[in-house]
Order: sequence, then C-alpha cells, then structure tokens
Amino acid sequence: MAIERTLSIIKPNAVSARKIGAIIQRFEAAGFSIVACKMVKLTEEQAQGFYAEHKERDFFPRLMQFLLTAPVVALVLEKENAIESYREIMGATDPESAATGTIRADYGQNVTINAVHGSDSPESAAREIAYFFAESEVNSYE
Ligand code: DAT
Ligand code: MG
Repeated sequence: MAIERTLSIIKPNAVSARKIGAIIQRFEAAGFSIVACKMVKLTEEQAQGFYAEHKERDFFPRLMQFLLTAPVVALVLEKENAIESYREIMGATDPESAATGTIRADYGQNVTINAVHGSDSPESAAREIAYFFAESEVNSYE
C-alpha cells in the first residue's frame, strides 16, 4: 500500500475542551507522522468553502455556526493507507454510532459537534490539504 497524506481538523469543541494534545497523541500512537500543523480561526467564508459539498443540507447552518465557535487545528498526517486508516481511528460521523475507542466516540458530543474531520478520498485529501497549506508548509522527513 502507498504512503498517503490526509487532512485532519481538530474541531472547535475539542480545542475548547483542551483535547488537542490527547487527540494528537492518538494520531502519533496510530503511526501517523504529522507533516504540517496550524491553528486557524476560520472565517465564515473559509468554513463555507471547506464544506461547500454540503451547502444545500439542512444541517449546514448549524455546522457553520459550530465551526466558528473557537479556532481549529488543521494537520496533514502521513502514513501508509492514511485516508482509510484515519477514518478508522476517527469513527463514524455520529459519535453515537462511532465504534468504541474511536476519537469521535470519546470526544464527540453529537453528529454536528463531532470533534474531528478527516478526508474521505485521495481527491478530497488533495483539495483539503491545499485549502489550508501551501506546498512549502508540508514537510517530508524520515
Ligand atoms: P464526515 O465528517 O464523517 O466525513 P460528512 O462529510 O458527511 O461526514 O459531513 C461533514 C460534517 O457535517 C460532519 O462531520 C458533521 C456534519 N454533518 C453531517 N451529517 C450531519 C447530520 N445528519 N446532521 C448534522 N450534522 C451533520
Ligand atoms: Mg466528509
């Protein structure tokens, strides 16, 4: 399997709850290398653009409101099969349905306030990484 990169976001509820460190610890414990990382206070325009695929959904206004409540931490994580592997440790969108021991099961409050984001395909990972990071901000190391 190929080395991949995925975009992770630690969402406002987890930042406010001081769980940045606990969540990053899970990424590293699962074998991901952090190759880029920044804290961002999203603007409404940035939040809307990031989740543009959902803009017609009834939950979109709630999602936008939530994302503006505190800064987020955006990270690029690298590992073999990173996209699928990250989705496994993240858990299902709704924390109530997320498998025991996943990040969303442990730090999510509900289907909107669900602690973390992860890319869902190589195409979305490429778009989402470029959304937050210049190429020069994404590192490579052994
Ligand atoms: P995921 O974040 O698991 O990739 P998604 O891409 O379908 O899920 O949705 C993006 C975000 O939108 C999700 O993390 C939280 C919010 N969301 C999705 N479905 C929702 C729903 N039915 N009710 C409320 N918020 C929802
Ligand atoms: Mg998604």
